[in-house]
Amino acid sequence: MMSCISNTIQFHEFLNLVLVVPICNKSAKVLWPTCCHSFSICLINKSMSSCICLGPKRAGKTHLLMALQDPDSIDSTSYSMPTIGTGIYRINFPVQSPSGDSNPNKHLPKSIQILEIGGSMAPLWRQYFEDVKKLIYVVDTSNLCQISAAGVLFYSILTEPRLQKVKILLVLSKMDYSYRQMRNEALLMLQMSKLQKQIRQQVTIVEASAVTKVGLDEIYQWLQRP
Ligand SMILES: Nc1nc2c(ncn2[C@@H]2O[C@H](COP(=O)(O)OP(=O)(O)O)[C@@H](O)[C@H]2O)c(=O)[nH]1
Ligand SMILES: [Mg+2]
Repeated sequence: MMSCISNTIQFHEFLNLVLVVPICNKSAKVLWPTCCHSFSICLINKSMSSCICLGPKRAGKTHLLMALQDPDSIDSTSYSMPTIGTGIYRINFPVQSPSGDSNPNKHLPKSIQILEIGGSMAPLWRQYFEDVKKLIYVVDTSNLCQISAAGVLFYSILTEPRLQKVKILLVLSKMDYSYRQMRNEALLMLQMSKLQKQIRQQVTIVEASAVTKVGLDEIYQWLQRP
C-alpha cells in the first residue's frame, strides 16, 4: 500500500501534471491548494518567470511569497498545504512616497512574477533553470535538522552552469521562531563565509519572517533592483 502511494506521488511529480496555486482563505487562515490539471499552464509558468523560489519542503516558501503579495494574509495561525508542483505569485512592490522628478525609483519595476517550485520537486528543479535571472533560496532557520539537506540542494544550485550569473537571495526564514544563535548556526552549517569567497554568484542573505514581516522590505528592495 505504502509503495503504491509513493509511486503515485512520484508519478505526478515526474509528469508535473498538477499545478497547485495556494490561495488564502482569510477567515480560516488556511492556504488551500487549488489544482489545475493543465500541463500547458505549467509550461507557460516555466517561460514566464525569470525569478524562481526554491528550498526544501516546509522551508516557508509559500508563506513568504504570500506575505510579500499581501502582508495581512499571513499571521501566526496560518497554515499552508505542501506545494505539489509549482505555484506562481505576482508581487506588487509597495508604492514609494513621491519625491518629485528626481525620484530614483521611478524607472524600477512595479511588480514581479515569482515561480515557487515545491521542495518535493527538487529532482526536477533543473528543468526550470533556463533564463532565470534571480533565485530565492529559502532555508528554515528554526529547523537545524533540515540544514544539511538544504545545504546539499543549495550547492547543486550554485554549481549549475546555467545559474552562474544569477543573483541569489538566501532567505533565513521563520526568524520569529528561531533564536539568534540558530541563525548563526545555520550560516555556519551552510559554510556561507567560505562559500562566498569561492562562488561566482552574488548571494545576499536576509533574515525573514512571514509572520512578523521582518525582512520583507529588504526582499522587496532586492527584487526591485535590476
Ligand atoms: N513561525 C513561523 N512559521 C512559518 C513561517 N513560514 C512558514 N511557517 C510554517 O511552516 C509551514 C510550511 O510553510 P510553507 O510556506 O508551506 O513551506 P514550503 O513548503 O516551503 O512552501 C507553514 O504551514 C507554517 O506553519 C514563519 O515565517 N514563521
Ligand atoms: Mg510551498
